[in-house]
Amino acid sequence: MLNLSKPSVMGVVNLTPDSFSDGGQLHSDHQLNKSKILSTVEKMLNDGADIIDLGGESTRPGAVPVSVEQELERVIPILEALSANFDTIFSVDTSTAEVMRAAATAGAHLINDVRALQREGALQTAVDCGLPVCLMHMQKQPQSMQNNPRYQDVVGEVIEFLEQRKQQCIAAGIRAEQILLDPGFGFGKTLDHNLALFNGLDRLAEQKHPILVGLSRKSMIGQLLDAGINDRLIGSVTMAVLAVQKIHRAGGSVILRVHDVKQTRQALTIWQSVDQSKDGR
Ligand code: 8Y4
Repeated sequence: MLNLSKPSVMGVVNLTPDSFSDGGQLHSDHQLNKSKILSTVEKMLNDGADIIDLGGESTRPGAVPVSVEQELERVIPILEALSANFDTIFSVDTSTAEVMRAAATAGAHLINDVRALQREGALQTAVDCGLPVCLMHMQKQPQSMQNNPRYQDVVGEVIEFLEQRKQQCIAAGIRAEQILLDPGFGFGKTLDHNLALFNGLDRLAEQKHPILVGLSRKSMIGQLLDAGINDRLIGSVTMAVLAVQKIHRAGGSVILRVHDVKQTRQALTIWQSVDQSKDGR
């Protein structure tokens, strides 16, 4: 399916009209533009994406909650069109059981759930679908997560949560090899929490599960650089490479969730050449 012996790139395709990462570029008159999405995905694949992540719910702080019907309407027709046209791995960013079930039928290969299958029916649905899952850590809910996040030991607590959710998934019938873990950068974390978590990526890698890392264009980069949403490319790519290096040195495998596939892939090509040269290969 996916060669995890080298870092993988997951390209983000936002199907939410209020998404501020693509500025709603995939939308016209509040309608999803199918041909624009198809060409965006085609470009991401040509640029070196291994996985395409489709999401119909905005999880940014203060975003309007989406109904199940709306999420289905945004994601499923697009996923059907994409899987008919491209032979790649599709991930669906959802916490909703109905969307997971429909997405599995429409050709999804991975469930990416920022709520780590904690919603009603989500865990059982993931088991029934038989798909791999990404379990992400989030403190509280998107609406409230950024108001005064607190931890005694952010790395320990995030690892503890992921370990516990992983055990619940295994108990429910998901195989260990089908589980990816994600510390959830920016989800109920201050800048200091995010930096501590970044430094704890090696400890997360000790769990022996592939690690999904989503740093692309996030506010921690904006805070570090005092840079707006359209000025975070270098910061995002820099953090991506540092994350890859850290996880790789700890013996883990990594998937980078990014908006800028081409630039991330270029940075990884450089990193890989340097890394391979050190063992005389
Ligand atoms: C600019 C652009 C600023 C995007 C912020 C954002 C993750 C994720 C998201 C993640 C996994 C986002 C769905 C937030 N982040 N899934 N999803 N891991 N597994 N914000 O880090 O990209 S959405």
